[in-house]
Amino acid sequence: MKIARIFRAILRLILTLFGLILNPLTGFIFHLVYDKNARKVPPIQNEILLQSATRLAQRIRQREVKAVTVMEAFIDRVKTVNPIVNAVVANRFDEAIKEARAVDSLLDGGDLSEEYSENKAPWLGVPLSVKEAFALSGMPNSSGLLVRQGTLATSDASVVVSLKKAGVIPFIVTNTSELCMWYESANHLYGRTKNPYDTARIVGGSSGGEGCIIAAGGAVIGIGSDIGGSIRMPAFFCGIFGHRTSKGVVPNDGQFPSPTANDMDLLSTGPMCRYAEDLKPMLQIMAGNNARMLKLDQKVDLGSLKYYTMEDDGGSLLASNVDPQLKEAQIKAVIYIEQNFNLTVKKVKLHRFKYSLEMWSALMYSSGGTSFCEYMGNMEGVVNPFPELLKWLVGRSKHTLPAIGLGIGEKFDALLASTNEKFLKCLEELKTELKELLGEDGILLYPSHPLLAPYHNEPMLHPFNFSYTGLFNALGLPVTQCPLGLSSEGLPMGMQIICSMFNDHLSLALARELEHGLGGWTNPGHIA
Ligand SMILES: *[C@@H]1O[C@H](CO)[C@@H](O)[C@H](O)[C@H]1NC(C)=O
Ligand SMILES: *[C@@H]1O[C@H](CO)[C@@H](O)[C@H](O)[C@H]1NC(C)=O
Ligand SMILES: *[C@@H]1O[C@H](CO)[C@@H](O)[C@H](O)[C@H]1NC(C)=O
Ligand SMILES: CC(=O)N[C@H]1CO[C@H](CO)[C@@H](O)[C@@H]1O
Repeated sequence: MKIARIFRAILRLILTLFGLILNPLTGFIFHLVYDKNARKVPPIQNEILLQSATRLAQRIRQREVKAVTVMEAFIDRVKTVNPIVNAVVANRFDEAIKEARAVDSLLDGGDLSEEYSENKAPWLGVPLSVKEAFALSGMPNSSGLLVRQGTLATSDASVVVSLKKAGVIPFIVTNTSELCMWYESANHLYGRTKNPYDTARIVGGSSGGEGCIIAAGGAVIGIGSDIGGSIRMPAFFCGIFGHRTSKGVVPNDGQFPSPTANDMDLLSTGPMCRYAEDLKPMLQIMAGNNARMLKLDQKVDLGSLKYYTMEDDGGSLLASNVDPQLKEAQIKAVIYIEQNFNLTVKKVKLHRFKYSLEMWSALMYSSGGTSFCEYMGNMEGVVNPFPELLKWLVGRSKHTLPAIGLGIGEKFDALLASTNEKFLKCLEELKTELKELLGEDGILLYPSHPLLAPYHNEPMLHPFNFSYTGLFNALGLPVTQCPLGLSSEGLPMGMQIICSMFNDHLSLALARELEHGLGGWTNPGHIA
């Protein structure tokens, strides 16, 4: 117990020193390595690509635009941007065009059956992007694991079924990190996905292909899943909206890897999109019958809510570890809320946030269930990460370094198991504290991540920075990721909007308001 505590204290000290001394140095080196050929995607000009899914659905239904025209516009955009960003790893363009034509003849024919009514199929003809880790019939479901190359899904995940019923047409599947357990989307099967605002930078992960292709205009809505920030980090690094749904509402089945035990509690499937107004209807559809657990139809009076803001996790010994530009963007959002609703956003410091990483890991690794090393072996065997590391050093491993590192981390975590108990208790206390603070009408604003989109491979120097998002997986709370414009370098900024359990409607409503007031997503090509 004592040794584990000392070990953690040392780790924390090293990370802090790293942040202060080594960061500027490594930043400079990464800049030299990656910035040479950095570029961004061309601006989106086709007006079809600049409308919300909600709006597109209306226009298709009212026959102002053909479903096939919409589908072709997105396919063209994917063909333009994908050679630059490598986000899309498989497509069903031909089938999607056929399905869009079928929607057109259905709507042209008038006389719709109940199944295709606006009520039952609100999003008839809208194109959808899907994270490759979700089963979409006929498409690969490998999660970037090399040995699963060529594995095709034979059925649809529940969320895919629900969205298809609502009329959407899946047309692409997108890249992830290896086994969806790292925040850079790169693997030996599909390569590396690049940030549409600066190709020297990461897109985040694991739903990184989704974040990227939506931000780049190649799709307007997508499906992501989030066990430590896998929706919110890519949404943040790519400047779009994403929502981590309250625990246990949206069905998680049909994903690989598919959590089996406590880790299921951490996982949340949810929408990713460019326009805030699409979040609610998407969530409504994806939740299926469980949508009843939420209050999505309730009107939200944003002026009557309680607001809190917290600027960092308090975990750094010497200084705040959140980028000053991100802090400033959050303050700007606070000022907007205060002025718009004539109220005060209260600053809070919750000291247990300091143990975000420990609480997340305690829950993750106390769960039993399939181990990461078993997933690495595609559940047909267990990969030993130590020889794998040696193989990696000589360029012979089939796995990425982050995956090997996670496998090794898993072994060490077993050693720290004795402290898990303590942090699980801390987690319960924090749950109670937040429940009292937020009640049924409270909102907390919190950074999404300490840094702006890092360079490729740079996340390996900050392996634990995902704890800013991971904490809320451990807590099970709903969080909307909200974009807040671009930094001086032209990189997306944003923050998390957090509510108490099953109050997703509050954070979704605030995200819409902030999009209206502060601009939301930014067209990537339009910056200097
Ligand atoms: C994130 O990374 C920075 C830079 O290495 C470091 O200063 C900071 O402590 C890290 N934050 C967390 C929560 O690990
Ligand atoms: C992925 O594809 C394989 C092979 O068809 C299938 O057995 C498996 O069920 C699929 N995964 C999911 C999550 O559906
Ligand atoms: C704002 O709130 C304050 C205190 O609640 C009140 O005195 C003031 O009249 C309000 N201003 C407006 C413009 O509503
Ligand atoms: C860079 C890279 O490896 N891109 C690959 C992404 O995935 C597609 C589909 O499997 C490949 O054709 C690309 O080569």
